[in-house]
Amino acid sequence: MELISIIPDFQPRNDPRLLGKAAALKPVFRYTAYPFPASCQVNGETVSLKTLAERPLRRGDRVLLDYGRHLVGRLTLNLSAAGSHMDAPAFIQLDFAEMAGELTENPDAYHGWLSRSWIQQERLHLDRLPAEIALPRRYAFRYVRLTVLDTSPKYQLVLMGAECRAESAADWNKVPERRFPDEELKRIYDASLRTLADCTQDVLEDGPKRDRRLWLGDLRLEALTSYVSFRSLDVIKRCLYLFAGTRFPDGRMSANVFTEPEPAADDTYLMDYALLYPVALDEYLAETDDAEALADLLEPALEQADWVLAHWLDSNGAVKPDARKAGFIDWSDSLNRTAALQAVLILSLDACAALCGRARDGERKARYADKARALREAALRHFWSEEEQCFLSCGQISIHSQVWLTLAGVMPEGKARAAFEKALGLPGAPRMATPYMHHYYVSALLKADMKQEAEAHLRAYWGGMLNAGSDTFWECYDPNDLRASPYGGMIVNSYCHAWSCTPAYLIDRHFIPAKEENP
Ligand code: RAM
Repeated sequence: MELISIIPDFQPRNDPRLLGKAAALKPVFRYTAYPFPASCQVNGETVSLKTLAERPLRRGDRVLLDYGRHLVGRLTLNLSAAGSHMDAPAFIQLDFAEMAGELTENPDAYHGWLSRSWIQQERLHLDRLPAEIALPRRYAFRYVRLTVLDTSPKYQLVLMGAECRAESAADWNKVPERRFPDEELKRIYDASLRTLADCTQDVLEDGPKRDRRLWLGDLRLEALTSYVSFRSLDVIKRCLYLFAGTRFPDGRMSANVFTEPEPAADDTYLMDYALLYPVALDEYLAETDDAEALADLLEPALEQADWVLAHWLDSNGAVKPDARKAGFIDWSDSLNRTAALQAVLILSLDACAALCGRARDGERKARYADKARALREAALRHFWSEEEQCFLSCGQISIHSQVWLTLAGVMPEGKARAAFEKALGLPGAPRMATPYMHHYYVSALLKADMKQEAEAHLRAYWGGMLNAGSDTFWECYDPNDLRASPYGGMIVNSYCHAWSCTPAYLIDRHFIPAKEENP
């Protein structure tokens, strides 16, 4: 499934008042210096950093620096020359990698549908040494590989230092002390917060390597996790204002917003992402009781559900079958999304009713609640199969439909377990591809009173990424294929990805004792 939308002459509709408020909410950054990596290798041989300064590097030499943890920040190299006078520029290449496996990929062999420019690689000519070289971009990495493309027969290069200045807007001082029943759960919790911290930048980014951008579906999950940890309330509010402040000309919210050079809605619409806006706003208000945000953002939120009701519902109250590709739900070519979208619409209508309740608008609250009720009934009529004992989306059985319709409260009492098992066991049925979908799967297990299964899945799935050598959570993870990528190559995958950060939220809310008793 390629997600490329290009609408000719697309002009977002901007609201300067809302964008002005978003600009005023820019976060304060926190910087941490990592002067030296934890370990380093020259041509595969481990060397101490001290020895590195005495080790002249020639054409073809490779230095691998391992910072021991995922970092988001800027790198400054300290380089010098040894030997005879420098009679030609030094020519070096730097490859940054979140996972060691990325370094075994050949960037030139990537022919997928995302831009190759996401591959974190620099080539530099150095005319003068010694020099302090500040690399031009912000990078997301644990590993840096320096390859000497050339010096000259007269001189060699010496690497004296490689300091990373890490940056994040997350405040670790706000994270409450918690006690964990065991080390595994703590490891998963900690990695989940590292993932969120590294995504908490000028906005809540989807991934600091790629797309470094504000996506609506990711935002909702980041915000949930932030409420139980960093409580980056201003950044979350800023993101909510950005989505409302720059939109499609007809009022729809874009699936993502560019923030540079100026905020601008992307011309990509994903129905489920837009429908999650009222949900995310309601969750923000439950945390903050922010009257200003309610007043400013209520109407933009309601418009998201209204638009779908007006355009995508058939006369029987079911989302039209041709909506099968109109949303995201998960990376999958074969997935029929219609039933899942009906569920997201129901949840969105619930949130709209709650928002109207907050605004003391009883009439509209009742209208949205009635609509949600009608859509639940329609969902059961349309998508539930007595014969199969699970939901079908235009004839297709998928775990995605079961999960979302469970979350929307449509799954008949006592039927969830068998429906999940059926969808997961069916050969050829679409499989869950992303931690985004796995988050909703765990949430659905919890909703269906399958708490043990939920915890076991969380431990196995997110723990699997840690066992694969990561200290942050990934954009897509298939335990059976660690190199899986929806983009045609793991070299552009993101290994610190927002929508993967939710274990801390799930653990906090469900798998460790309530805050009052903990610590
Ligand atoms: C990808 C991003 C983002 C996601 C969208 C749908 O490009 O990784 O996280 O929300 O797709």
